[in-house]
This record gives sequence, C-alpha cells and structure tokens, in this order.
Amino acid sequence: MNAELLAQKLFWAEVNSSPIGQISKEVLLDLSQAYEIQERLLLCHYERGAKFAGVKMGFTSQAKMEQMGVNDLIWGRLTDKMLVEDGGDAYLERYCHARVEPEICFLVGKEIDRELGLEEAMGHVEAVAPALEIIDSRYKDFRFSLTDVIADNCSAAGFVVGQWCDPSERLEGLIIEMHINEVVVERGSSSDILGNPWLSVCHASRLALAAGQALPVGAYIMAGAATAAVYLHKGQRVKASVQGMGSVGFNVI
Ligand code: OOG
Ligand code: MG
Repeated sequence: MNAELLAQKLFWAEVNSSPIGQISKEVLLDLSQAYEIQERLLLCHYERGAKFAGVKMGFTSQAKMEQMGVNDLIWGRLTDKMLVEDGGDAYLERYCHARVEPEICFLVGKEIDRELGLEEAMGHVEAVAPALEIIDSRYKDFRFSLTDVIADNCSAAGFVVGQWCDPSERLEGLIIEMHINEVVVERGSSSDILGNPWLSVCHASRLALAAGQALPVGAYIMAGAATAAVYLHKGQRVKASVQGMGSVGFNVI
C-alpha cells in the first residue's frame, strides 16, 4: 500500500469535486492503514492552510449503520475550512454529492488528554449545541467499505453549529428533527446516538488519543448523526432542531 499516493488521490477527488473508485477494490487495507491514509490526507489540507478544528464520530446510530451498510464506530477530523456559519450558505458545487444529517456538537472546555469516562467527559465540555453535518463521500455513488470511508476522512465535508447551550442539561431522549424547506424529513432521538450522546465524547477521547490526536480547548466534537442522511439540492433551506436546545440551519446555493 502506498498511503501517500492514496491520500493524494482522495485529496484531489475532494478539491476537484470529482469522485473516484473505492480504494478497497484495488488494495486490501486494514483499519490502521486506513487511518494512516486519513492522517496523510489531512496533512495535505493543513499544508494548504486548513487548521485542525476537532473530530467527528460516525456510525454512532443504528439508522446510519443501516443506511451505509457498515457496523463499526469511526472517527474523522474537522478543519476550520469545513465550518459553515449558522444561517449561512453552502455551495453545492464544492462537493461531489453532498448529504446532510442532524447531530449534536460538543465544545471542549478543558483539554482532553486521556480516555474519559462518562462522568469525566462532562468536566471537559464547555457547551453543547444542535448541529448539522454535511457529508460528502469522495467515492463514486457514495459507496464504500469501512476502510474506504475511514481513509476518506469519514466523508467529512462541512458542519454547522447552532447556539451553544448549558452542557449540564440531560442529553438523553431529546427529539431531533431535520427540516428541508420547513418540512420534517427525518426525525429521531438524541438517544439514537449510542444511547446517550455523551458516549461519543468518551469514544472520541479513546480513539483520537490512541491515534496521537489531542483534543485541545476549543475543539469541536460532532457526536454522529441521529438519523439517516439526506441528499442536498440547490435552493434547499436545511434546519435541524434538538428539543430544548433550539435549531441550526443553512441554505444550499
Ligand atoms: C460516513 C460518515 C458517517 C455519521 O454521523 O454517522 C457519519 C458516511 O455516512 O458517509 O458522519
Ligand atoms: Mg455525521
């Protein structure tokens, strides 16, 4: 396996919004090789000015695992260039075939430098917010294996964060809805995220640190989608609401 070459292929697929064939059809990868490609892919972005902004967890809900046909937790890296302002615009032509999904985002308030248990996680988080994730596979037809999607930075492409809320409120059993042009297109519960979205913070601390990725103050942790994802089209107004936490949205242009 030539990790650098594969990372470059994925990088240019992303920059040119031009999807490629699955790399798992060409080379057999294990999980650690897939994460190595992801790390190199991120270096390509950092070299061009992007900055690490946090991590995203993936396949933390049954709905997502079933939609994508995989069955393991994954994590990817967020950069500052992926952030779309709440109420702002996302440019569809920047993506290969973008989808959107409703999430919850955590803001790190105290550096996470070790694996955290559930109680400890709360002490490291300053705030929590309703969020939307724009995912965009760099593979044709949005089809991939687990190692493919890990190498492709877990389809990370954009994220939108709403108003920060007090993290001491309970995060279980909150209704999460995604609206497109004021119509509810997906509905789920915050408990669909690992039974309790706080567990995403614990898994982020375990997986990112094992890979040498620290989570400094100000880092975002996207907990993973509560529902299946929906394709984006020009002209859509997308909104996610989380019960008791308000809403977040953007326009597709
Ligand atoms: C992979 C990313 C999964 C989530 O929240 O489960 C993910 C994909 O579905 O393309 O972001
Ligand atoms: Mg996601």
